[in-house]
This record gives sequence, C-alpha cells and structure tokens, in this order.
Amino acid sequence: MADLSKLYDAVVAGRIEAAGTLTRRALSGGSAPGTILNESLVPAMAEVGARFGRNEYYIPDMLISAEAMKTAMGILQPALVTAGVEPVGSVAIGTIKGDLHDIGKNLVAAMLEGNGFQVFNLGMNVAPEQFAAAVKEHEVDLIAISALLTTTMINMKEVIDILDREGLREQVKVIIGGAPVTPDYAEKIGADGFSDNANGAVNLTKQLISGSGERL
Ligand code: B12
Repeated sequence: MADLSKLYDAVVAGRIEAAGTLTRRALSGGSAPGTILNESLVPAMAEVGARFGRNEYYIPDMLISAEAMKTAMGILQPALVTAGVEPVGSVAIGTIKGDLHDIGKNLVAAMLEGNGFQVFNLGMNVAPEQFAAAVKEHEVDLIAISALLTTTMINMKEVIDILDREGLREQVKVIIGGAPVTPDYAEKIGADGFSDNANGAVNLTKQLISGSGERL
C-alpha cells in the first residue's frame, strides 16, 4: 500500500523512472494490476488535471506526468492482458480527430485485450474515415472512440455519419467515452453506449457484442 501512494506521488510529480520502479515493485509485492491502476495511476492523473484546472500545473507538467503514467502502464499492461485467449470479438479503438490524449484510450484498449478482445488500436488524432476503413478492413464488431476535449468530441458524430452514409452502421456497434462525454451526448449522436471508465467500457462491449442490441 505504501508503494501505491509513492507511485501516485511519482506520477503526479512526473518522476518517470520512479514511476516505473514503483510499478514493478508493487507488482512483485503482490498488488493486483487492477488495484495499481485504479487506486494509484488513475487518481494520480485526475489530480494532475485538477492542478492544471487550478493553474497550478502547466502543459509541460501535464506532459511529464503523462510520460510517467505511460511508463507505468507499459509495465502494467502485460499483467492486465491475459495471453492466449481466443478473441471473443474485435474492436477498433482510437482518439478522435484533433485530439492527442491517448492515455485513457490506451487503458481501455489494454482492458479490452485483457478480456479477450482482438483490438486494433488506431492511435490518436484518428479521422472519421479511418474508423470506417477499419470496419471494412478488419470487419470489427465494435468501434470505441475517445475524446478528452470539448472541441474534439463533436467530431465523434462524423464517425457515425460516415458509417451511415457508407451503409456500415448496421454491422458495427459504436461506444464513446472520455472526460467531457456524457450519456446524453452518446444518445444525441446515435452511439450505442457510453462509459466513464475502462471497466465499464469492457462490460459495455461484452453486452453489445453478445447481441442484446439495445442502447446502453
Ligand atoms: C495528460 C493530459 C494532457 C497531455 C496528453 C498526453 C497523452 N499522451 O495523452 C497533453 C499535455 C499532451 C495535453 C494537451 C492538451 N490538453 Co490535456 N489533459 C491531460 C489530463 C491532465 C489527463 C488526461 C488523462 O490522461 N487522464 C487519465 C485517463 C486514465 O483518464 P481519461 O482519459 O478520462 O480516460 C478514462 C475515461 O474517460 C474512459 N475513457 C476514455 N476514453 C474512452 C473511450 C471509450 C470508448 C470509453 C467507453 C471510455 C473511455 O476510460 C478511461 C479509463 O478509466 C487532463 C485532465 C483530466 N482530468 O482529464 C487534461 C485535459 C483533458 N486537457 C485539457 C486541455 C485544455 C489540453 C490542451 C488544449 C492544452 C493546451 N492549451 O494546449 C491540449 C490539447 C492537445 C490536443 N490537441 O489534444 C483540458 C480539456 C478541457 C476541455 N473541457 O476541453 C483538461 C480536462 C485539463 C483541464 N482541467 O482543463 N493534455
């Protein structure tokens, strides 16, 4: 537990090497990967955001904390992902056009992989056309779109519009998420579901792919 609060401090302070060392130590000390994630790393990034919101942190501070988070995630990811499981479905995930925030998206991708989904991670700043192309190329069951900015979340609707225009909408589910996204917004743009966290994203994906077909 002591290590988890040290890890939290390291990510908030942007101490990249310490974040890596403390993640390894927490894992070898027996902390569950989910505990490390949810009790240390995710709250640390929330604190970084809060400090930015209060003008106590600036962009370089956010960047360096994001690097510390990524280092920790790189170590945690293999522990989150169970190897050798038959894919239970396939997902294309990306951060929407104009948006360079990829930590939450990568977390959702890792959790999906860890739950047996085949994941095509399209990266960040993904154009709506690229999501449609992934549906055609990989015949994915579901598209997961992330947005962290109020100015970019509006681009999510373009993905659904393109899927409609190209006659692909019926064959693929669409879920959205990211800090500014709300269930109302998901409903408004015609997405099939929303979650504000990675576990919720996995549950949503399971429900939608198993074919309830309902909007969640
Ligand atoms: C780190 C960070 C950055 C880093 C990003 C590095 C990277 N590689 O990702 C850098 C420094 C590059 C950055 C830049 C900017 N940022 Co910034 N950033 C953040 C910060 C501090 C943390 C984001 C994060 O990683 N959170 C941790 C992850 C784990 O959480 P998450 O992303 O929310 O993801 C979870 C859920 O949302 C959900 N989820 C996420 N995606 C999806 C997808 C699906 C399908 C589902 C179901 C769920 C889901 O599950 C995830 C796991 O639980 C946030 C503050 C915050 N509290 O969000 C600001 C924040 C998002 N940034 C902000 C701003 C303003 C900017 C800049 C415009 C600053 C500037 N003036 O240049 C630029 C924009 C650059 C761009 N074009 O994208 C504002 C946005 C305000 C707004 N309402 O639009 C925030 C909220 C800060 C603030 N308090 O004002 N940023």
